[in-house]
Amino acid sequence: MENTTDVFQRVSDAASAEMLEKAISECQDTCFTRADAQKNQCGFGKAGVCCRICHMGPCRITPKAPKGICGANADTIVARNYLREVSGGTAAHSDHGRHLVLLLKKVAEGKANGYEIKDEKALFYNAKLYGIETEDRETNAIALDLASLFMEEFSSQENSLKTLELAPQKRRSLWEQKGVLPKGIDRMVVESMHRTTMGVDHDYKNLLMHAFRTSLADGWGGARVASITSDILFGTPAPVKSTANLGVLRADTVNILIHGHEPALSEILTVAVADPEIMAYAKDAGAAGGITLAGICCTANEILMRHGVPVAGNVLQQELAIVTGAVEAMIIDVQCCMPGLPDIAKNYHTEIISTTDIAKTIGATHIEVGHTNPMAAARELVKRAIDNFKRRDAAKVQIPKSKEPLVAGFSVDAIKYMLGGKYRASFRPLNDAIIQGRILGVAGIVGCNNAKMKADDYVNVLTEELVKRNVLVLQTGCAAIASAKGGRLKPETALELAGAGLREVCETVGMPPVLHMGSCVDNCRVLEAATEVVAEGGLGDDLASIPAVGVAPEWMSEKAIAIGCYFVASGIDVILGNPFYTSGSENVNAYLHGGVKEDFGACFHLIETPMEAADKIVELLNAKRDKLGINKKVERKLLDMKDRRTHGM
Ligand code: SF4
Ligand code: MSK
Repeated sequence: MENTTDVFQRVSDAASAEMLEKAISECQDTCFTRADAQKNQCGFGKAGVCCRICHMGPCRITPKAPKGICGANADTIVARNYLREVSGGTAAHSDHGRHLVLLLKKVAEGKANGYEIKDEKALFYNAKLYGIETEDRETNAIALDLASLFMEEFSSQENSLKTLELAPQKRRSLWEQKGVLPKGIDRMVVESMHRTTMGVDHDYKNLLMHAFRTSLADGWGGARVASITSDILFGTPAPVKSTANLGVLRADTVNILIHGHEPALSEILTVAVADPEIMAYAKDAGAAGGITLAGICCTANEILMRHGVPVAGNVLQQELAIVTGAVEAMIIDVQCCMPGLPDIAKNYHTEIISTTDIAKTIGATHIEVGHTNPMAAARELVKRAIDNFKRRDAAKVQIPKSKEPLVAGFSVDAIKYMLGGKYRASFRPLNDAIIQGRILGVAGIVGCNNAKMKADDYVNVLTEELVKRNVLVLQTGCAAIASAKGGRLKPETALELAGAGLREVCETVGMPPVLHMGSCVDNCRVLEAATEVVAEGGLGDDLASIPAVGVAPEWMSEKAIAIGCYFVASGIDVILGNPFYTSGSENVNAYLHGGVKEDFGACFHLIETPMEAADKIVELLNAKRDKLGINKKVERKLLDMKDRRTHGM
């Protein structure tokens, strides 16, 4: 990108455009300029036919060399690469879950200063769900048992995951019949590495089945464990107001950004920045407004949902936030934190601080936080940022004005409560609205941004179009932040966009048509909501029967592939806005985008434009509705109180 007229081809919102222009005028490298430098990306890599699994290679498949040195063909190589990607994604979500379980154990043992069990109700509810005795027992004893049970989910060698028991019976039977019930999460990931090393599993279908098996260990296992444990430790999210985009940064405050995925540190930071002594320290340093704590990526989503902490941006805005010249510290934990951050930070005064041994970056300051005295560590981090405020160069500061109000925090509990109130909390009104045709179905729009696409554009166009067509939209991850920045998480705006049926339902129950459900690991909440819909009745007895789809419009991470796989294995079709690296094998490609439907009742659909995706989603939802026999035209009428009682609303 050489000139500023191009910026709106790369980003959608005014704040990002302004910062990208500033970065260009200040000759700063960002992911956008580096994407330009990488524009002729390797065709073998994109087709998935490059193999460097052993050192006879690297081998690449061409018409003249259709096999690698060992004899592996394109099917084997592509499927092996795909399985390794799914395993990478599963490992990331699950390790995040493991860290939280270890923290829960320490809390229960009284060894984690500064942390506590914030949501006892969630602890008791989940303990009961997994058959742990709760009557007349100490909270910590129950927490310890649940932590042990969750740890067993990682290490189980012979038994399949207990978390799978939460899925509808019919789906579990199908998984059993197909032989994809995962054993322990760690075992699944290790087995993936074993199967894909030189000379082991060469049957593309067998490899792909293990990809689906491993992904189930993510969505119903590691990710689920992460969400449940976060709710117990930090509170189950409930609707909360906040704001999003780079305009949340302030010239008169010390600005601290927290970026990554795991909420343990960010939770403590929300407490540390509110400490009057720390606030006074900031004011003494010349920051009249005190401190602004804001988030990037999924750590942002975690503290947004639980504390209303503002969101500075999604994944492609991490460098643009630094370009404001107004960020004293960016504190990073794990996942999606670009290694290029220290390079751009050194041109401003921002200090990049890494906080965990498993995620270090050259050029960042490393301060290990751990669980021993996290409050002391958090205070040190905040004070460090305050001290850095003095180094801010006023001449380099330019904070965009754009920020949008939003409502987030729609956990399954919160949705149930909205739908039925405290005493009748239930998914019944949603099921009825779907059956009556006022809501066509549900779409989960999830996943990242990708520097190869115009950031947020696909997400925003699709969200608007689906809502218009009476599709209830659930969102997580960077896609949810895209909607927030686009003003679509503001209930009034979203309601104005909504079709008549969806709008009527949302107004009746007081629910917005676009629901922010959390971070990447919280995609399991989407499955949990779908399971509630099945359990409520009237829409079939399996996840595959309900009118629901998943969409990853601008995905880029291995984690998104794992998420897509567990949605498909759960019977929910997934639309991809950009392709897998599987085109080099006709067999693998055909199976993922079609054949897998025979096994799990769903498959992937590659659709690269949002309007075509909207058409396809409506087609898929209607096909499910036809099958359920609920696609009759209903006469639209406004409901009075008597009707609502009849319909359980
Ligand atoms: Fe080549 Fe086979 Fe080695 Fe892969 S495993 S690098 S295809 S020889
Ligand atoms: S942060 S995995 S870019 S959603 Fe969860 Fe965003 Fe994707 Fe990272």
